[in-house]
Amino acid sequence: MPKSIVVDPKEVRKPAELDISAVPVNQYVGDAKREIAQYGKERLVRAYYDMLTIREFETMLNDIKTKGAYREIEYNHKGPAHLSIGQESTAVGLCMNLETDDFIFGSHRSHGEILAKCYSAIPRLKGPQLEKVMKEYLGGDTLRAVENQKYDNIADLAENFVLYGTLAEIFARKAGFNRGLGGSMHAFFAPFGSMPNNAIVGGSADIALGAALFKRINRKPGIVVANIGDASMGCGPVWEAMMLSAMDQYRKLWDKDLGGAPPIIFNFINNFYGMGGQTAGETMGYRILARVGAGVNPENMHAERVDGYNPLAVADAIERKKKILAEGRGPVLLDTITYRISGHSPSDASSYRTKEEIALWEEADSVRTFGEYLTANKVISASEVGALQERVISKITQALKLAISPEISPRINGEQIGTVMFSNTPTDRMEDRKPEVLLPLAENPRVQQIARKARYAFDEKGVELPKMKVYAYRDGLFEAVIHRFYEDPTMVAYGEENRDWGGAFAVYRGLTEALPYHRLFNASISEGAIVGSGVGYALAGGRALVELMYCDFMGRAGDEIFNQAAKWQSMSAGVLKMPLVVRVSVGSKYGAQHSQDWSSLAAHIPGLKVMFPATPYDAKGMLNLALRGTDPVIFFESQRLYDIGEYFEKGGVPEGYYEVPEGEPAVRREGKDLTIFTVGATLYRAIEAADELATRYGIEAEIIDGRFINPLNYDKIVASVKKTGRILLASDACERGSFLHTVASTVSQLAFDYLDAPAAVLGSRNWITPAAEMEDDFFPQKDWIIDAINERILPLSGHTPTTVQTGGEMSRRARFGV
Ligand SMILES: Cc1ncc(C[n+]2csc(CCOP(=O)(O)OP(=O)(O)O)c2C)c(N)n1
Ligand SMILES: [Mg+2]
Repeated sequence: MPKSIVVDPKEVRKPAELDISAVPVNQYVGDAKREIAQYGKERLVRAYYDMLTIREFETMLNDIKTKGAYREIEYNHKGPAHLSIGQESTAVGLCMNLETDDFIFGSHRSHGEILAKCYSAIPRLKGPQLEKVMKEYLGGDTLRAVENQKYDNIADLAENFVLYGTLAEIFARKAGFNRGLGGSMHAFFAPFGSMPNNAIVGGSADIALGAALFKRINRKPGIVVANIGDASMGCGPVWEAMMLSAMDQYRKLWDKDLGGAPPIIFNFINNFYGMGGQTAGETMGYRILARVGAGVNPENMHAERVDGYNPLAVADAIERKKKILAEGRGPVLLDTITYRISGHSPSDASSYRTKEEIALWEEADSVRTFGEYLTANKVISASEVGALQERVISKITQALKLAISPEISPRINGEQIGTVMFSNTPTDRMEDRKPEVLLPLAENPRVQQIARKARYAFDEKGVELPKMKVYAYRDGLFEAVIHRFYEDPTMVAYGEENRDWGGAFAVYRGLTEALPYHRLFNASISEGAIVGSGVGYALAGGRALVELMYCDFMGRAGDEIFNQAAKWQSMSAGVLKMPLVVRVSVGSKYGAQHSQDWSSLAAHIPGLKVMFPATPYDAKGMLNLALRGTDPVIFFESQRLYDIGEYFEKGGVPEGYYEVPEGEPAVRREGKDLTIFTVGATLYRAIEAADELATRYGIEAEIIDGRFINPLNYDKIVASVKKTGRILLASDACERGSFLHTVASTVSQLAFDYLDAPAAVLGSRNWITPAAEMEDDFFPQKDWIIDAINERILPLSGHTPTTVQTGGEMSRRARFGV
């Protein structure tokens, strides 16, 4: 049933003025008496201790990077270190009022936030809980490295564990929090709520939103903070994340009992600089970053500028904003001002700012001034300050010694990286509870309609049935999707026009009736944030199916597909799983920006599973496989195929659940003279070509459908080539850089002795995709296949080519780049 939010011309055409309410700037007023009463002396001292720890940790790294030694302990750290000296109060203030199940995601400059969040979690957890976390994490490897050192109690041991786990990660050691596969810019420790930190500027905005959606949709406690820099306000995905986080539907259309908008704070850690570009006055026009909130929703995103040089101002803001989020009135934007006294990285000569400016901030140094505030108000004595400093230095020295010891902290063998690229843990449901649905599956009108269709394209006499009566490729996709919705309570699907519209190309028709809003919803037109939030949703523990309508729109979600979905499982050393399926539809008839096949781009990126079914049987069986997996899948479909019936499986598409075995290509037709390998919709043109080869030239072609791009088992292809001695590969992807070249070269190396001719690759022309009327000049056609075989593989007696597929033409095209 369509939603009924009437857009009334009388209303929307009325003259009026927009009323934008004031945005608070640095409104916090300190009051020691109140603050001591509120937090108690112990928590205030802890906050100071945490700040000292971050300062010393970063100082140690700075010394290591710039002098090759810290307190005479020598070490050469090859990797990066983006330090946050100056920003300690921001990190600690942020975490003072966060609970363990509140998540923070961050940026390349997050050592301080990792330490602050983990240190704030330690006193919140009981001894046995801490012990359990440490014993279980990475099979106890991190704990083993520190447990033989002296400690006072479990909390003390946990601090050593956090310092070591973070530092060992920075130094790429096996017992680091992510076995050294994340490193300085990506380190995190999820059990204490420190979630992935991102080396892509602004990258955490949409991922954090996905985690907040996970919390809201699955009724989990806690909020999510996206810590991103001031310069990231220039990043498209950050804006997209803010738009997606502020959609009206959370409060207008979603079930009230869910609690409203996703609980997210976009916390801009505003140090007034990117690397060398100054956001205040040079690279931005907002003047005061908090202003941006006013552009997003009527509540200004509850935006505020907060004095990040005072940890208590930050803690106060977080506490107030948590209440707003708990009431479902998010999102929130914080402009938390601070200053990076250290350079962007240790090699930074600070040529973009004056010494005087740095001195001004050093004068106001937050660590020192907070210490002075505590001593002035008798929360701590000068001698206690000295003792705390000594304790911090001794712990960091110990962590350093342990982290650089080759015996205690070896590196993993590089080969082991291959074992964490994918999780490969098929899982029916990510959580065990009843999925929320609106009607029994059997009562679904689309299910009932499909039940009346023939599941094989031909009748008993071999006559093709009318399209309307045949179970189509899109029905296969629908069956897989609805099945998983009724199995996995965490499963959500979203994207543009996913709900009442029926999804792109009507694949989701019938889902709107079946699912509440929070499981199937329309997203803002924010491809980056659609995929990025899917990444966050998946790594937080749910299963997400997101959709990009046209393959060409992958460009808009490039970072989220290529850097985020693809890399987090391995960068976390398998700590995270990524049950995320991204559906992309390869277009046709819509010209250059809607009709390109980019499967080869996805094939190139390590960490992605890439699938491209060409039949209804595979559409269902492969999407079933993808949706039970825990790995990121880029699932290509073709708009040429949505209507097509099942031509190959004589038994038709099974009604029950089944999966296509991962990585196995399908032999669609057997033959002895030549192998034709296809990916996607080209299969059907290859069939036409094979028919003609048989009838006109007496050649039996074996056709293999390369439905899996990654992973891919070459056995069947090699066996086929050993039999036929010849192979032509064809797909709709542009020829240059096509994945087919990888297959051709691999087969050539695996079966060289059996080949009678070089493997021939036929792709689309290296042009823009032209108008529908000219498409046959662009995509490989039956005649191209036959002509290419004739020219490059096996001369066909009596054949007159109608297209030019010669080697000379290949060279000419390459020379002109077309
Ligand atoms: C997408 C992207 N573009 C550029 C960079 C290179 N880079 C690293 S940090 C940085 C500046 C980021 O500034 P800001 O977001 O304010 O964070 P800060 O470094 O100040 O903490 C740049 C340009 C990057 N890592 N990612
Ligand atoms: Mg900055």
